[in-house]
Amino acid sequence: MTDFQEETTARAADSGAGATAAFKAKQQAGVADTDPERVSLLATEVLSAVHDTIRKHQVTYAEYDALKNWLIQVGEDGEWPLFLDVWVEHVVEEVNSADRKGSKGTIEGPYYVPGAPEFQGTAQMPMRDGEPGTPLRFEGQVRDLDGKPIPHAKLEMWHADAQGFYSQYAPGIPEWNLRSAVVADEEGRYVFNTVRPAPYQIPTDGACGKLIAAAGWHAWRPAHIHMKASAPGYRLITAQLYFPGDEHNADDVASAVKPELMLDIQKDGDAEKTVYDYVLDPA
Ligand code: MBD
Ligand code: FE
Repeated sequence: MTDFQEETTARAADSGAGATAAFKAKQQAGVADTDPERVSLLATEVLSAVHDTIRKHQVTYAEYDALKNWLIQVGEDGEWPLFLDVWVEHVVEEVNSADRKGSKGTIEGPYYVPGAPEFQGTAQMPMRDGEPGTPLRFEGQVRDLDGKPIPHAKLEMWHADAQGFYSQYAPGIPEWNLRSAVVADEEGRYVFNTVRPAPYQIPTDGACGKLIAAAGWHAWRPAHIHMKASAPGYRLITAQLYFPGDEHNADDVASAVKPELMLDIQKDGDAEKTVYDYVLDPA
């Protein structure tokens, strides 16, 4: 039998090192590909904002050394992906999706892994025997801006388990647990049979957790299901869907909740079901 307790031993180092390695593996572009004038402009303005903050708040050497120490620890804990995706990515997403007319997206976060098991029409999410959590049937349709179904659109889904842990970023969970992809049918319709995830707490033992504790913030994201929806000739949407009533919908540490991303959850006996459609912008 699977020992579900084991997961509670997940540590910052487990998720951080994995997220850093995964990002480095997929990352091709570097500053060498960016126009030097653009690099200079952005670096100069970011540094000016830091200088202004130091002057405005009369930062001491003790505070400067605390910052230096903390930045070193972010790297040692492998938490740069976590830090950036929690506190910076939402503005990058906002800027880059402002011209979309179709469905809203939101941040990707640090735990996406390409290449999950693929299904035709209906996905039976990979899960363990006795996987904890309320069964959830998640179905929908993918359409274009004119309301025409997009045949064979691809949907990907990944989410935390009912204890708030992601496969591949916490020990003791099968590789593709609660990760899969579906090729929609002729009418763009798709189904994922999964379980409801738990809210996610940022590791408290790493550098990001230390910042949260030192600042008196909280470490929680509301429960969420990550998805990507795509089709040839259309712009890919990266989204997260949320559950009504979650206490952290209004104060997500990663600022990634939007009203359009709230699911309508229906009871279905002992299970739950929901319908969520995507409208894709042309590429
Ligand atoms: C997550 O699960 C997540 O989705 C984000 C954005 C940041 C940290 C953990
Ligand atoms: Fe997440």
